[in-house]
Amino acid sequence: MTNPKPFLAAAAPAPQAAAVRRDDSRPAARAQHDRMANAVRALAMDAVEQAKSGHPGLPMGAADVATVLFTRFLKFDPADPAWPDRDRFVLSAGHGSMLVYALLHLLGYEAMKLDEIKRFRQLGSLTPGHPENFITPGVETTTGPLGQGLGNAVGMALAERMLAAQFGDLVDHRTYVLASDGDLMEGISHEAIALAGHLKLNRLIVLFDDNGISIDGPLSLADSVDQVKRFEAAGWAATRIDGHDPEAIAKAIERAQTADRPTLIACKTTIGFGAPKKAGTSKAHGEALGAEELAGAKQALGLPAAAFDVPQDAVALWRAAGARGRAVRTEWQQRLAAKPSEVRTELTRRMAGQRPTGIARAVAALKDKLAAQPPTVATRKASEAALEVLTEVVPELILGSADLTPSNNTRTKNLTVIAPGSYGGRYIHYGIREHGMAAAMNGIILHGGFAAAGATFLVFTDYARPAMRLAALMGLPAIYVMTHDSIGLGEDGPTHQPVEHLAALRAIPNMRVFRPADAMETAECWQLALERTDGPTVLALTRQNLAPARKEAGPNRCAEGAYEVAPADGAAQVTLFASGSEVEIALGAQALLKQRGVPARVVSVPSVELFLAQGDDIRRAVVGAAKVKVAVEAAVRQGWDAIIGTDGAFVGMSTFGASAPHKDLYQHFGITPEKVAEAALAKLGKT
Ligand SMILES: Cc1ncc(C[n+]2csc(CCOP(=O)(O)OP(=O)(O)O)c2C)c(N)n1
Ligand SMILES: [Mg+2]
Repeated sequence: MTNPKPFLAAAAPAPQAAAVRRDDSRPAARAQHDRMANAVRALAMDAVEQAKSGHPGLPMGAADVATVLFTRFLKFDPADPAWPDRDRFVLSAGHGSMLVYALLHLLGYEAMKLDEIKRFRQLGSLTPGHPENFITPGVETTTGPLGQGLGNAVGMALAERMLAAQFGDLVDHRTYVLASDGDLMEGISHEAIALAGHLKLNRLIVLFDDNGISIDGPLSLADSVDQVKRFEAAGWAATRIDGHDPEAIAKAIERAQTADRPTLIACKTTIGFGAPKKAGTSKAHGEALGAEELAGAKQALGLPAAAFDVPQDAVALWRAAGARGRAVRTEWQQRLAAKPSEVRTELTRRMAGQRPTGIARAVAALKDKLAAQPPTVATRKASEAALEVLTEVVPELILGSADLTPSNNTRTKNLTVIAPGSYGGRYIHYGIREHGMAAAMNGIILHGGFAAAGATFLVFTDYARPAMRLAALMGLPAIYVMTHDSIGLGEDGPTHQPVEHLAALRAIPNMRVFRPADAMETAECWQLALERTDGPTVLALTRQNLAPARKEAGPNRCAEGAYEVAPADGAAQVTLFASGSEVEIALGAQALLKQRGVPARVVSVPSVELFLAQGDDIRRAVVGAAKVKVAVEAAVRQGWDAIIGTDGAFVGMSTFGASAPHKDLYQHFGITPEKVAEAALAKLGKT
């Protein structure tokens, strides 16, 4: 792999003590470096000052590291921020967002005008408080919750290797991360680096802004981990350098580029570098410097005093550095153009996140089979059957599990396993790392070229939730295969039985939760999950067997979130709403009510939020006019009132579960056809 031509020639290191002062006796390259790094510092200080909010400390401290990386190593072209073979740069410490915005502006990213820098943190600007990839061209992922960017980067680095295994020399780039103390203190960093180290993701290079300062003060208040040793223990190469010495930074990156494993470069830096009083203290972390301190910093760094006045020579140097990737990109495009058209079309389709044709046809064929012989199976098993078909028609679908493969039923026979140094497979053993898995899935999807589905027990979405929330925010179509979705899992007991999780996941904007009732619905929900390209989907699946609720195939009835699965015999007095395993119970209650002369209809609700998003007509038609509404779900009531109203009856859980065979639990907690019928009759005044 070739680096783009370095913009600045190597230069002798300057003594560190002189770094703040301008010293024209230093070699020209070092002086140029300082001019460029100080331009970044100037924009960061001024933008934060103007917004009266933000974080100047990180951009000022990490400016040297970023300048070396972006001017000598990073492969990118500001003219095409989405170029598939660009290096990825992840600012995991999202609070330092002004670092990225300053770089994008200085490098000549068209959209990042100086005006956007001046509107830092204002409504509608391209410069939100923390970087948001869906707002700002050139930003690779949304960061701010510490540790997430590092987790994403592991997925990006893995995706690069996986895509290279399929597309050869069209994929040949690296993933760089700038991570702070906070990123490395967060638990997710443990999962992320262990996975990267195990998989030998040697295209992953983490630059650690080792400034020894966090919000409360010096790191010594709360941390004494030796990060170099920690990363080494996880299978990384790791080194410590002076993060204000351009040559040391460059040498360390050069070494990292040839390593056989991922690399940590701990860059010793001074937070708020250049600020006379606040540098090196937590005061530089997260507030405007203030007029006096800002003026002092500008003087020390040899910068003009006026706000947003970046020296033109520095801007010119940055623009030249930004221009150096064009040739590499053009050369890549010629290579792409020379490939057979199938290769070109396939890579282009996959990088654009478009799904292949054939999903609907494959699901329709599966549904015909299910209609011919409706099986009594657990929906996790039905999911496996759907995957047998779908993995064939969606070649970009990567599956995996956080060490529950035999329970989640996610590894179909046709999937080979991804292993260290061998990335041609399609199944990832994530290890017992739910959070790391969900963050890596985000990175895999952000990188492009893949659809990603990962699995664990529904109850452990708690361990993955911060990354799932970011998938929803970013609009990433991650698919979470979450089995063992209620007390129906039985003997493992309340620690493993989700009760509040459906409600909690439904509460995340843009998250779609499906709880299919049988094999037919499971096939339909998989289709909807795979066809969705603007946000994540949870598939909540059972451990226990379910009788078929629906025996005819027809159109995808889950697509509107809810539908009448069993009409009333006569004018309905009752509508019973249920999801997943409780549809069977509602159907039992319908039969009991019929015996009592009460016509009831049953509505299956595979997705509450998808249903509530339908227009008035559909919602009114499905909810119907029956006087009494009862909902059944082996989970908490929260959320169901939107369908049944506060007058509706709810049969479900209001406590944690218990350890027992699942049939005993349904009896014990009163989630039975009898109790549902009783609840309806009570509302009708017929008890
Ligand atoms: C998960 C999470 N917890 C807490 C925060 C709030 N927060 C933002 S930065 C920060 C720590 C600052 O220390 P460091 O990461 O070393 O950054 P530096 O001050 O050196 O720029 C904290 C606690 C956060 N953004 N994410
Ligand atoms: Mg710090």
